[in-house]
Amino acid sequence: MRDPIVAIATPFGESAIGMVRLTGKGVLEIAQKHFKTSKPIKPRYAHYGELLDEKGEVLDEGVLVYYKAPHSYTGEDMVEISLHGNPLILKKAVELFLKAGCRLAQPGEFTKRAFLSGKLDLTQAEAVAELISAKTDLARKVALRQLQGELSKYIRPLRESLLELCAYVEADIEFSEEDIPTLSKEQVIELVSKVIEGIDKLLKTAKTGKLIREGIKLAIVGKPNVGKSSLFNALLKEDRAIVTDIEGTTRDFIEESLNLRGIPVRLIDTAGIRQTSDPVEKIGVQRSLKKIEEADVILFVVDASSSLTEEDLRIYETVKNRDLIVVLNKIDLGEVVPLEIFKGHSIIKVSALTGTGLQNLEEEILKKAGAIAQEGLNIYVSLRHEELLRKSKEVLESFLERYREEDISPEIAMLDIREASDCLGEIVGEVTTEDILGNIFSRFCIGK
Ligand SMILES: Nc1nc2c(ncn2[C@@H]2O[C@H](COP(=O)(O)OP(=O)(O)O)[C@@H](O)[C@H]2O)c(=O)[nH]1
Ligand SMILES: [Mg+2]
Repeated sequence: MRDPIVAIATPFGESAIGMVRLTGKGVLEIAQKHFKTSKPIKPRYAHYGELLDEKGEVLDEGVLVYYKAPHSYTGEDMVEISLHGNPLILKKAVELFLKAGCRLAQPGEFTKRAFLSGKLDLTQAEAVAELISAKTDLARKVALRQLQGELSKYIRPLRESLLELCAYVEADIEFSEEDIPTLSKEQVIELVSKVIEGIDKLLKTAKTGKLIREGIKLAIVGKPNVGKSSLFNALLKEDRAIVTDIEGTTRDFIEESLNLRGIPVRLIDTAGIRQTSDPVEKIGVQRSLKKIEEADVILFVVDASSSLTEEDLRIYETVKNRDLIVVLNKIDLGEVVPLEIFKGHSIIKVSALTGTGLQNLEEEILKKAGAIAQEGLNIYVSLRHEELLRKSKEVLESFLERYREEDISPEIAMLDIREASDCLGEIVGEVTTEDILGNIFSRFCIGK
């Protein structure tokens, strides 16, 4: 068991309940120095008691639960004390336990210990943080599936195939004189190709995985009065931005979050881009231009019921090389706008007023952002997984290329296959270093 640590596990602020957590060697004794119960403490029982300070004065009442190793989240002895959710009380409790022999936990240290004790593998540990920060129901589901080991279940067999191959090659090296079964060249090629295929399947989920985890930024752009704010409100399904027929109504950008079929979207309504003498609107236009630069996808809005103006074209010039959807708004008023100039871009006809075409627009946004549901797979890899999968695939591909053409010595083959298998092992945490772990767990909150 590792050294005892303590942290507040609930958010800072007033709340009904706040929890202090301890894990490691001797935490029950440490907890009992300041938390007095009338009955002896049994594992997994809720014990009512009092929190006492150094002088024996009562600070608060609460409930203590003791989890005896290895049956705890961290796999170590663990104590959770629920107190009243006042930061003063919780901070004082932590101070007392620090003096009584604990050290303050680092971010993610509880989960790191769970990983080190073999309670969770690395993809599962990562999923804990993702589950806590999930912004949409889809993101929550994806995190939960990963927490339940779905990703590892997929990666492990790929790695095992490679390890098996290693074993054969190794036998080849050690017993090359003897008559033991080895794999034919075709068999090796087939096995490695299968692994590459499996890796490819996962890699295809990376883009959507990024969208689910990080979301997309979507900027609505166009000249004044084409209906940007109306579209903003229609997509939000809320009257958030002010809509009038007066040009320059939106003088600054407005940003809101939106859940687009499970993908978190930051939707940005910009001030109509135009030359203006109004100093406030001028700043708004500049700030909007900056937002447009940061956006992943741009909705370029024009009025379908009138012809294009110089202003439309000028704005189009600045955004036409971006990931762009041309939105013909006010389609309820007719369609006179010429389309040739927008060739090569997807064009969606909508009416922000009546709601016509909004479904199509939502679908196009997701398509443009690269959100494609992967058939038969409901796991989505993260950037860290993607990088390792890519590296593993590259090593295997370059190995195959050489292996097909020439006689590679088994020693060299071993090195390649081992490297590829190590990459997969690093994803699930079977191959790891203190640096890798530090990198992952430092992103957690304290107390988790
Ligand atoms: N008929 C019709 N009018 C619209 C539509 N969208 C916006 N408008 C009107 O166009 C005017 C300007 O809209 P607004 O959203 O403020 O445009 P913005 O300046 O681009 O933000 C308002 O009077 C809206 O009611 C639409 O789809 N159809
Ligand atoms: Mg507006």
